[in-house]
Amino acid sequence: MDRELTLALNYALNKGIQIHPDAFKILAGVEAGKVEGIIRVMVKEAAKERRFQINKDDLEAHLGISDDPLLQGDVMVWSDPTDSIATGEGVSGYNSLFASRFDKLRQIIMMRPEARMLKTAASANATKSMKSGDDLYVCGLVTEMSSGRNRMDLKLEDPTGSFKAAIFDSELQKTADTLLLDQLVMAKAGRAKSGFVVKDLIFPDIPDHPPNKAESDVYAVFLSDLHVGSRYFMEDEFGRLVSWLSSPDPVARKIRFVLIAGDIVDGVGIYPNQDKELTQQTIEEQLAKVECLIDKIPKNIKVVIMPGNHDPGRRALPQPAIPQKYNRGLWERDNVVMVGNPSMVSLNGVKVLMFHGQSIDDIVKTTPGLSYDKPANVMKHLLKARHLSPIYGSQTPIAPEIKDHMVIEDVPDIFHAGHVHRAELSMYRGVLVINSGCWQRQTPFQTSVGIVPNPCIAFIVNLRTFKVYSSDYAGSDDVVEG
Ligand code: D5M
Ligand code: FE
Ligand code: ZN
Repeated sequence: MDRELTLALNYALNKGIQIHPDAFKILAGVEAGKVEGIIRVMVKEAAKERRFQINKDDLEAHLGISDDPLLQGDVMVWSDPTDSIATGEGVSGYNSLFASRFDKLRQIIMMRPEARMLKTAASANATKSMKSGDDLYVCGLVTEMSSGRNRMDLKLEDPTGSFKAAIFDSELQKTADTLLLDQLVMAKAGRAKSGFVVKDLIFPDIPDHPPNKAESDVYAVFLSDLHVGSRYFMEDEFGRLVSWLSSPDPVARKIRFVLIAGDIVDGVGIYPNQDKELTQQTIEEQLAKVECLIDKIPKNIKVVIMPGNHDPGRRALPQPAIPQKYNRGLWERDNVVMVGNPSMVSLNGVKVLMFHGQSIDDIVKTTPGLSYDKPANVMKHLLKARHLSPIYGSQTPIAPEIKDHMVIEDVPDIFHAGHVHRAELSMYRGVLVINSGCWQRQTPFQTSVGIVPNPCIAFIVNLRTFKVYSSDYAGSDDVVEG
């Protein structure tokens, strides 16, 4: 037997700890000179946890390897705007963006049975004689909404023109209140003396469906808004999460994915006087620190990194992946996948739609009944609209892309966003909706506008059962089943 291995074995035995033969086989393959250090740490861990044996699983967890083929983690990038960004110029760019939005959403709404009776705005306007009981259907992007004393007026646009109709029914008015400007909706309308009257509003929405599930008990951790580089980044708490990932905890052992939905760094020049609140003054330094943190994650865990409004690259949606020029290391790591915002990734067959969530700000401001406290409700609205950022010309910058990348074309199994720094979970028509909160304590700006974050909550999902565990690193260390 190799002298190094004999020494390690004896060292462990002297401390009262055995090494299982299967673990020993793995040690035999470890690079020369490294065995002693590994065994020292593992013996200490075992002693602390009152275990008398180091087995294969413990060692694999420590080394971040696993040869159980059922517990492999495969990431497939289903859609990512990074390489397909094609920005148009000025007005014609926006015209083609909205034409693409209309076409894609019309195709989605065409799956509805009512859509068989769909008319264009122009042909609806041209129908002169309609019997009182007759209905017609028109779909278009919402361009105007106004409320009077007991009526609302709605204007929809399609490529043929605009369609105006009034809403008198109070329940329908409540539905109309939730409409977002520039989203697509289908109106069922009848004709009254004074014009069209809306009888129903039909959203593109998603079908209720059983989600795709993984075949084995692999787990994914959902994170966002680390804000590395900010003096409010909760580094100790994040460090504890990272250490847990390589611990022998049975759940940690099966983690194969960590997803980060943007605002990975705090950035530079994002808000006035930001430099006074930074611990790293350049993007490169901030990302180098991210690289160090990511390197502590076992290599059998795939880490997906998507940008947010604080990260480098362009600001307008869709955002490309964080450019290589700021940090080559992350791009070169085998276990790191850099994607744009928004992206759809498949984790062992489970489709996760990742979006930083910038549009949540605009929607909260304009929609009655929605608030920063309940971001998952806003996310459900996005699913109903089948669009991640419908409102144009508000706070969220949207680029004049030739194709609208913000349409939710495929129905996800999990919808993951962040941005508002409030961790919340929900279910909507078979989709697990996750807002993953943040790892930054309340900033003076957030205090001034009344945003109260609930930081340091990690949502951990079993991709076979969709059972969610939440682990609160701000308070106790315990993993709580949710
Ligand atoms: O966003 C953190 C939180 O702060 C999120 O809830 C949005 C909110 N926020 C960000 N910028 C503004 C402005 N300008 N006004 C109001 N609220 C804002 P983060 O992207 O991490 O800065
Ligand atoms: Fe953030
Ligand atoms: Zn953000």
